[in-house]
Amino acid sequence: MKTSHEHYMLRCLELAHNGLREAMPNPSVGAILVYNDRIIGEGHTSPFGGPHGEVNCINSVAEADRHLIPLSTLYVSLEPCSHYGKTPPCCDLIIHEQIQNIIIGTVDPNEKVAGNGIKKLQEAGKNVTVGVLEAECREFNRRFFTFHEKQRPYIILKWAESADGFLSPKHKSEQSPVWITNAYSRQLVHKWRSEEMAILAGTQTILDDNPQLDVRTWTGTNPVRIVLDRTGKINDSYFVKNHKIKTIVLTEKSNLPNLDTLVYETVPFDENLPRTIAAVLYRHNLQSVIIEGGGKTLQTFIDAGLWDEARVFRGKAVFTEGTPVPVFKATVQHRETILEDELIIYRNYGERNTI
Ligand code: AOF
Ligand code: ZN
Repeated sequence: MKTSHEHYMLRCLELAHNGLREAMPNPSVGAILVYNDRIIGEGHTSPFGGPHGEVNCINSVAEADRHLIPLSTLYVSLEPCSHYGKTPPCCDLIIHEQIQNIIIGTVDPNEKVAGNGIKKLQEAGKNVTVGVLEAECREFNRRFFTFHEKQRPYIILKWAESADGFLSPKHKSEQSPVWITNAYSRQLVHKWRSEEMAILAGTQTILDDNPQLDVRTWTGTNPVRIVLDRTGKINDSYFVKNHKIKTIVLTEKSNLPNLDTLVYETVPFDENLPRTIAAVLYRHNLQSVIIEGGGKTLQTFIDAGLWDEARVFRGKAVFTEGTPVPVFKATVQHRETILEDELIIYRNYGERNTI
């Protein structure tokens, strides 16, 4: 049985869900005001740069209920901010509205806040409770927490494997992907792409498949494309260089022209490559990345222990020979079937190093 605090915090997370992608790289935060077991206000973080969850919650209260605001309890899934960013501090608004009781899901890892919001509220004489559904609140904004705590993006690996354990067949006639999974699984992958800030593919995958790495069979924002091209093999005829979506190319070549839509980053392709890539993404403020192959790129991140989730489809196709699947150890978090495809989501709870 959930306590009533937990019950209300779950409602905050439900609200936050509606703003997750648009808020990025801000965390999406849900807030509700409860008076006498009645929710009088609800809100979540607006699209990036807009008002925070607490502001939207307080603004949503009906005129007839506004006098109840100081008597209500504010539930909020992340510590209210104490700094001037794109918006003024939520703490100041809470103090101004004379709200006395504040229940917080978890501390904000952003060093500009990091406990200062809680302190400010306590110093103003508020009753502050911290840590209701803390694990759930951290899990919900896991991209944001990973970015601030580990100074790297949240890393999701994704691949599809044949029933006999290959990523692609040995012989391939066309420069396009050989589909292993069904249309529903592929649509789900586009939904996933719309949920992340960046998508990455290695050189061989671009040369073999000429992928577009966009959101075509779902609606939403295209992630920034990240492409590995050590020696400059990917010419302008490939989709990833069509300037339709911002693309960052990591290469060892230097002095290449940079445009808004096509940015070159010169980096060493040595044994630290996964960490170098993570550092470039961090510098570009990209809080998450979905890595869609190929085998070598996936294995490099696995071997570096630098990944958080692996989403693996196993389809019906049989290849007999081909590129072997990545080798890894992890905890199964979720299993489902999508018609004849099997989807398994793994989590890596044992990252060896931090940057
Ligand atoms: C809150 N409520 O709904 C969110 C918070 O530049 P700004 O003003 O938008 O501030 C961004 C930072 O504020 C962000 O990095 C995180 O620390 C916090 N996010 N805080 O009180 C919210 N989204
Ligand atoms: Zn705020």
